[in-house]
Amino acid sequence: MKQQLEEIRESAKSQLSKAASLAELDTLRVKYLGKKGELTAILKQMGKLSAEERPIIGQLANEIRADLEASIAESVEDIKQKLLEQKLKSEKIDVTLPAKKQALGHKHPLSIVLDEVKDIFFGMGFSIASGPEVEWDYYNFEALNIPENHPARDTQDTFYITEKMLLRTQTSPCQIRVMENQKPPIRIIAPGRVYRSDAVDATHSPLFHQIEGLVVDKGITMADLKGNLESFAKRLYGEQTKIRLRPHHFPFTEPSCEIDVSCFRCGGKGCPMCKGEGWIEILGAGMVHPKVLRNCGIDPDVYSGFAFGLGLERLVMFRFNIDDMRLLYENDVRFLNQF
Ligand code: 2NM
Repeated sequence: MKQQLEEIRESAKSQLSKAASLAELDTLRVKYLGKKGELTAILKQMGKLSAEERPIIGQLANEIRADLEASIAESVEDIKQKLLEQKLKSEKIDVTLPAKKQALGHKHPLSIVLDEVKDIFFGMGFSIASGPEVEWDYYNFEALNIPENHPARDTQDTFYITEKMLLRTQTSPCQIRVMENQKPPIRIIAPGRVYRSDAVDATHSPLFHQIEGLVVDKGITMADLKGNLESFAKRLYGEQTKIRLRPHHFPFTEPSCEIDVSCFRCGGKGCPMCKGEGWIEILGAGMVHPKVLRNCGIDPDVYSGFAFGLGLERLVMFRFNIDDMRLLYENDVRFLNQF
């Protein structure tokens, strides 16, 4: 029996030394030390032994049990250690690897020019007004002296949402809201998206951007309009820039004009940029119509104002010599990276 016990110890130890996982170790523990295990089976036969042999074999059996338990515990620690090492190795971070390049974007050409225009007007004491892109027909047309049957209201030009609601076709409704809520002096610009039902081509898009401006105070005249917009043109295109006012018509201003700047490419001699004209049209403007002031609760006998509007896309296309407006909306990085 003593020899049987030693054989169990030998074979258990040899198997333990080969075990590669915690599960294998557990199987071996059950096999040798479990209730139905090999060592237990031997102990069950102790009754057959003589009184002298019993304590000797019993002691040996206990010693082997303790020995195997210790071996198992040791192997468990070994395997746990190995697993930990494997895990650490597989999760190792090489802090010396070069970092992934983070591609840093930059401003869209529309934003470049918009920010420039904003800065110029901030410098002249203007602040920003904004408003909803989905507007009441009242703010977009009615309050601006564009009556019900005016051609500008045509469903062919305007995206109507309901009878009374539409996508704004200009940012002037922002200015109507400011005049309703604020007493003069008023000195604002309203940049933003506007919508018109135009087919897409090189110079048209159903969504584009406008910057409109408004100054209302006592004693504002056409001279203020001309002086302010001349300052703006000089700051945008350089001190040598001249402006020219041509009579025009808008329902919301009276008198109204269009403003040209001397060509910033040729200085006025005539070139392909200005189509030989020497002048480039950039603004519409005028003195705010007395009806518009009255619609907003401002007394036209006390106050007067001038207003203007410009198309941002047009400005950007001239600035960067872009001949197709669609390029501004396609977000092709090969195009955008050039600015
Ligand atoms: C333009 C041209 C002329 C304009 C008028 C107003 C308001 F609200 F005061 F009546 N806002 N913007 C205006 C005037 C806009 O765009 C070409």
